[in-house]
Amino acid sequence: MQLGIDASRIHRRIHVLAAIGADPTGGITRPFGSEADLVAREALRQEIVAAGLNYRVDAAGNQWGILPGRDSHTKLLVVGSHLDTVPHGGAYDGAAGVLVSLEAIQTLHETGYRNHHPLAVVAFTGEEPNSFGLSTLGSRLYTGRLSAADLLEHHSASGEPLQDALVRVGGDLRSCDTLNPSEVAVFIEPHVEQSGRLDDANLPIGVVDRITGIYRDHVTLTGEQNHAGTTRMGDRKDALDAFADAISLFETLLQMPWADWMVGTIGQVQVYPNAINIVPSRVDFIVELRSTDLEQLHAGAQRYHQQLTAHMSQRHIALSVDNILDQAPETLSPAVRNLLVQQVRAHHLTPLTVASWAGHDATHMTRVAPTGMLFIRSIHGKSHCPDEYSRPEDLAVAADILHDTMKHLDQVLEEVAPDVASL
Ligand code: HGY
Ligand code: MN
Ligand code: MN
Repeated sequence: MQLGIDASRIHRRIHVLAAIGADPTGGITRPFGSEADLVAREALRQEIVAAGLNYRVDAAGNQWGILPGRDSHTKLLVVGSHLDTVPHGGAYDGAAGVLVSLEAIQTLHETGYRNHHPLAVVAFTGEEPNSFGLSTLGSRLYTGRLSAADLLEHHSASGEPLQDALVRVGGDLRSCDTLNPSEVAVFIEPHVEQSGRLDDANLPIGVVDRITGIYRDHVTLTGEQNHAGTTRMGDRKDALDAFADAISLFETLLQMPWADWMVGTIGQVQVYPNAINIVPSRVDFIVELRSTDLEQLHAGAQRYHQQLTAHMSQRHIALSVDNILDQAPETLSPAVRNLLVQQVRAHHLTPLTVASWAGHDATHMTRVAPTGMLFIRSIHGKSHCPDEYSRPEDLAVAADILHDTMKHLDQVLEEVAPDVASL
């Protein structure tokens, strides 16, 4: 019988999942609703059952593994993250958090701990941006930040109904009224840090105090399609040329001193008709801004919108801007944060507290329960790429800290997280 956290079991499970959706670039492509998503979900279901937990999928397609408590009326202690990945992503973003969570609960179970509260591991549906344009889909449905009724007619870019994809993974928009976030007493998301602060400080674990806001606009520049040879340069309305200006305006905006606590990315662009001998008539791109300061985030978005409007009218290029995400920064529960800091110290580690510049399901769980996050060192800070890597020993330390934190919470919940009482 394995006493204590089993690092090799976490390692094995990481590699089982890493093989699912592995693509020729050496990365992993496992978006919500894909074949790889289904295979990964089944692999997790098997591990949850093998760990001796009760398995279920909720109406949002979120997967749960639950170790029943001695008093069935008490609220759930929940830990977890997500299994889906970005295109050509790494093996640790999301998956490490789910597997560290599973390991913590399984070890409590295997070592005979008799838990008072039900202990749950969750893998949320569709945390990453996906073909439906709805990131953190499962946690937003679960916490009510997305209304299922509004999504019954929602389709992917290629026309697939969201409902079909959800049903495929075991969910159903029509029964989202059965989702019950008030069942959660505390939520903790372990996650790889995805930046290099812990690695630079030579620390395996960090504690998160706040999560960045994320603002995304879908921008369309429309010019005029014409012959690449016979159209004189002065007569062109070239949308791709205009896009080049949009990029330099964006770069200049982010170099302004007032934008020091903001990052911005234009990572997705489509050119139409994208032919070598046609003047491009249309460019669609996503502008993403992040800041832990909501005012700055909105000021940045507004300023860019104004600059684009002025510039594109000079070029006689039509501009349309649709906001697709306006997610405020969130501060995590001080009570849970302090508990995690104590537990990190109890493991003879320095508790570095940092903000997360990545978005997480925890952002939405703050709405329904005292929420915390535990960061696991990302080697060289790399993420959203095949080089993403965290050491097995760091994952094991995170699982051990989570194990002890859950045990502590289970025994002293009402005092330790006083904001629980205010739920
Ligand atoms: O984009 C993010 O920050 C997260 O990885 N979904
Ligand atoms: Mn990610
Ligand atoms: Mn993630």
